[in-house]
Amino acid sequence: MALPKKKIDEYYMRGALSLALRGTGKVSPNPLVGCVVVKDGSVVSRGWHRAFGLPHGEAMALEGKKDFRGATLYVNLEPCSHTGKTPPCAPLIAERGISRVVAGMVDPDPRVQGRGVSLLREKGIEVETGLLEAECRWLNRGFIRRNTLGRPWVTVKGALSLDGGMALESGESKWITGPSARSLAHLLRGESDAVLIGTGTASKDDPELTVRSTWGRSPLRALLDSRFSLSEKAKMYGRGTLVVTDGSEGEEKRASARRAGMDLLAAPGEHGGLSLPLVLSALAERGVSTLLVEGGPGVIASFFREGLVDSVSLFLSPRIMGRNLPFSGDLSFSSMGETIMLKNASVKEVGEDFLIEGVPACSPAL
Ligand code: AOF
Ligand code: ZN
Repeated sequence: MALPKKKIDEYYMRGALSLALRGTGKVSPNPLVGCVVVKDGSVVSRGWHRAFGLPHGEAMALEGKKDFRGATLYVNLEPCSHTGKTPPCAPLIAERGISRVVAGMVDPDPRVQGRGVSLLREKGIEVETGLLEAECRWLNRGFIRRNTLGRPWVTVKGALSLDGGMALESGESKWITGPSARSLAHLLRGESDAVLIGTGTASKDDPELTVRSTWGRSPLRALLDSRFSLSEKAKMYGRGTLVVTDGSEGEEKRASARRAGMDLLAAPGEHGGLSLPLVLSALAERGVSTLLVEGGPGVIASFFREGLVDSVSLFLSPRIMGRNLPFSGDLSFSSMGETIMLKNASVKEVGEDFLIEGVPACSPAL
């Protein structure tokens, strides 16, 4: 018995989604895009966006001299209609004789936003959008956040003991989780466009915040440091670091930071603090679609307090630490109704530890 058409379409769209994943960590700030071309019931070509600046997924699939007339093209994102770094994909799809396009979602990029679909239809091509839309939107959640809300997708990451500790009272936190969890954490870093910490973590741990134990490029390092107290000897001091201050540091400090290749941002907020919305929009302007917040408790609490957390990735060690420094600072909740509940929470075993992930109920719909 033949499969229903929708099942067949879903099968090929899943293929496009998994091809798209091959660009992870390499295409940002552009989207992850995969494409499968099917003719007479067989896959005749595949493509994906390999790296920023390279051809789009559809263009890669349509390279060469094959006869694509009458074929169906599956792609997780609407084909583009604009000329950017590369020529637009929608006219190319029409030129190559594709007769049907199945796209997972409409492109939120203001240069496209439905124009690709209209252009294809004007050329007489049958177009369907919204197949496996939730999966397609999740894949490009950072790209969507940046294009629709002007801020990155924010993930809070932590490594905790079973009783919720991020460090002993002495400050010791190396290492709560085992080597497998730590290398997976580096992988999360490699998939993020930027990593953010506060000045407490910077002075206590002197982290490098690079991707070391695994594959991946190192993300931009962002430091919330209102008084600019980062030592010039710190591992983070230098190129690839954005320091966010309240703007009160002297010109001398600014000049030497710039000489060291650092990027500076003044984002003063209320009560002498920093404004997280300003920080996030400045990161989005720098092309950051995904941000990993790595602590400590003060920074994590402020992201939760302002409802700016889109997902949580907590590594949980089966270890009891007793009196400890908690993962998040005080959130002043007085009833269970106010606490932050994760939707669709999942658990994975990672070596001797567990990774719990979920999306806070307050995160805006994708
Ligand atoms: C990609 N890869 O496979 C597809 C994209 O800066 P440009 O010229 O590369 O254009 C980027 C825009 O093109 C992007 O925001 C999205 O709207 C559209 N589609 N982009 O990088 C792809 N299909
Ligand atoms: Zn394109």
